Amino acid sequence: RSLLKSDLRGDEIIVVSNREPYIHERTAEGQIKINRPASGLVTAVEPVMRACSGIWIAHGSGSADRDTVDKLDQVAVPPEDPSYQLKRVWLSEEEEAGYYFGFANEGLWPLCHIAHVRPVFRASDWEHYRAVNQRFADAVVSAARTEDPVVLVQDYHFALVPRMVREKLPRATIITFWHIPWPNSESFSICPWRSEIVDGLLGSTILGFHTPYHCKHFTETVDHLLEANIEQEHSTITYGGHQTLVKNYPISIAWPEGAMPPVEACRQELRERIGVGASHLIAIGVDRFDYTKGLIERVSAVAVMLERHPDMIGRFSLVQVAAPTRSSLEEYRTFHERMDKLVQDVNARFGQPGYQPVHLFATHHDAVTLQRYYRAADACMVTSLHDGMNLVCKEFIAARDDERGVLLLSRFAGAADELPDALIINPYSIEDTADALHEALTMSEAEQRDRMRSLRSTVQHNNVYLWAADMLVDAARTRLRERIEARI
Ligand code: ADQ
Repeated sequence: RSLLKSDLRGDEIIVVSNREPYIHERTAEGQIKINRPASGLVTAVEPVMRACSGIWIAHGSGSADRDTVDKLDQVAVPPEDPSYQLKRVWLSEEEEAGYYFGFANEGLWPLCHIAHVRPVFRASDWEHYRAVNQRFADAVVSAARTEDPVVLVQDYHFALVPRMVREKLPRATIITFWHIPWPNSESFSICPWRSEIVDGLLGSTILGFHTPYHCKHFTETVDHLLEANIEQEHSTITYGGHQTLVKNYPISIAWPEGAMPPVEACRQELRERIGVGASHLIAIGVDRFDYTKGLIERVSAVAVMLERHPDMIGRFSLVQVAAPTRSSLEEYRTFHERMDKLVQDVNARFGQPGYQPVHLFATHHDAVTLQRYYRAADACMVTSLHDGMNLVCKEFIAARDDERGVLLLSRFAGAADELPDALIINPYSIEDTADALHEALTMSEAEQRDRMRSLRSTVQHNNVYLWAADMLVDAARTRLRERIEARI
């Protein structure tokens, strides 16, 4: 963390993301309640901003009460120890429908995740996406106090912002991080505005992805679409006289500091919540309620495991915590219904009086509760059909200072590259996932310890500060080089 601070000394930092790191809501009693959203991006970037200060520009989406939040256009956060400014950009319902729900989440999200949901591209959504990107770029330009701020652009909501900012602030250092996968160039080419998106991203000084594989796909996409000069050796792309470094920076979490609650108390509390005894085995799942996370496959694997190992009936449950997300989209509502139905069927088939094999809590939980659940579980199931990185697996590992508990991790999550000592599964094979779940629940303590020790040393070292510091060190090098070249 200190490395991060020294890299940034004197530089102006501006973050742009769709999601706001804090949501201000008015309660029935008229108080302002502050919540943290369920978001991998916020989990990763917020600790970096706490360490660096600066300004974070976001869409005031969660802060629903306009009367309340109009007074909170710009607020100092975090509430308990303010260290940076949160500036909100307000979008109309129409803008939000076109830019966020439409182009970003019905178009780009399924386009970039191979989860077999067909992307929807509407010209009107694209128009809103472009216009909203321009509004955010303008917000960056008007927030900038210097000619060469360091601008951190987050995610697929803002593919056009880097080019738009570059036009107004040619000397800015723009670091763009794409938090989701990048598909192969052929898949990407179905997007009617493919060239505009790639051109927008190449306004960046640095363009980061989670894995070398995503970088390779992006570079191949550029090669197919634009007349650019690609230097594989240096991982750079020069286009229109401007150079972009395309590199992988695996994102992570802040390693927890301080004492954790006793494991025994956590185990007891979760077992009481689902009405079972102390020796009951539990696997935990924590996700946004999203079709890419492999929730249907997870519950199906639980059913197959119980079918193959009837001795586990009455002794094992999956506790699935799923935060509602993008619920106004049809695809998400249908998915929610399918999941509810499957959970009901599996519970009807294997349940007994006082016993349910699957508990689905479809609500947001605070970080402290999630940590207690991770500590209470015998296994954690991450079965994403495709995931840029996945932070839940890293949170589970970080919570297990008792070196117990087994992680099942999809090979299609970026995290699988870094964490080979998890039980790596293919979520599309329900049978293999079921077998891996049984292996996890019957694994010896010694093997659990060895695996968890190895996972913990990786996540502790590759923490979110390293993620940010790596990018910022690369940015600092580029800034130096540009200053030297400007003098020649
Ligand atoms: P997400 O798709 O949101 O992130 P993930 O990385 O797993 O996925 O992060 C989810 C975050 O939300 C975690 O911090 C988790 O604890 C929290 N969360 C999930 N369910 C919750 C619940 N019910 N209540 C409260 N909190 C909950 C995107 C990409 C990922 C990438 C991240 C960061 O899709 O692949 O890892 O960005 O780059």
